[in-house]
Amino acid sequence: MRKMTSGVVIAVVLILALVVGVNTQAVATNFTWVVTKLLTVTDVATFTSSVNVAGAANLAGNTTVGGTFAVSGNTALATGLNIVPQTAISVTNGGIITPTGAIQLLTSGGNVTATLASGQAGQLLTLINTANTNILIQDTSGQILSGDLTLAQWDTATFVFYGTSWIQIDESNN
Ligand SMILES: [Ca+2]
Repeated sequence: MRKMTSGVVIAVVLILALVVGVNTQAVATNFTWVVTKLLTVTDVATFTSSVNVAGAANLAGNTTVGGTFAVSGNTALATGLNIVPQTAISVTNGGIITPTGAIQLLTSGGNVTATLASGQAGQLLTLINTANTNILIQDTSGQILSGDLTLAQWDTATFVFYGTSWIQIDESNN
C-alpha cells in the first residue's frame, strides 16, 4: 500500500511539474536588464524603444524600423536598394516644397515657381515632376544649382543638402 501511494505522489508531482513548465513558456517575464553572451530568437522580436548594436547585426528575416535607422559604420547591401517614391506634392506658384522622402514626386495645376524647404545635412533628394506642367526651381539662396531648373513632365533633379543649401548633383531632361 505504501509503495502504491508513493507512486501516485510521484505521478502527481511530475504532472504538476509539466503543467508549470508549459505555463512558464507561455507567460512573458519582465526583466529590468538581461546580459547574455549569445541570444537567438526563433520568432518575432519586438523592441518598443531604441536598439543599440555595437557589433554586427545579422537579420535573416524582414526588419521593420519605425523610427530612425542610424548606421555609424558602412552599410553593405547584397541586393537592391529600393526607395519608396513619396506621394506627389501639389506645388503651387510661390509655394514651398517640403519633401517627405528621398524620392519626391511633384505635380502642379499649371506652370509654377517654387522653393525647397530646408533639409538635413547629407540628405539626398530626387524630384520628379509627374504633371504635364513646368515646375521652376531657381538658382538662388538656399538652392545652389547649375542654373534655374525647369522640370517638365518626367524630368528629374537630384540634390544633397549641405550647410544651409540644397546643392544640385544631377538633372535629367526626360
Ligand atoms: Ca523633358
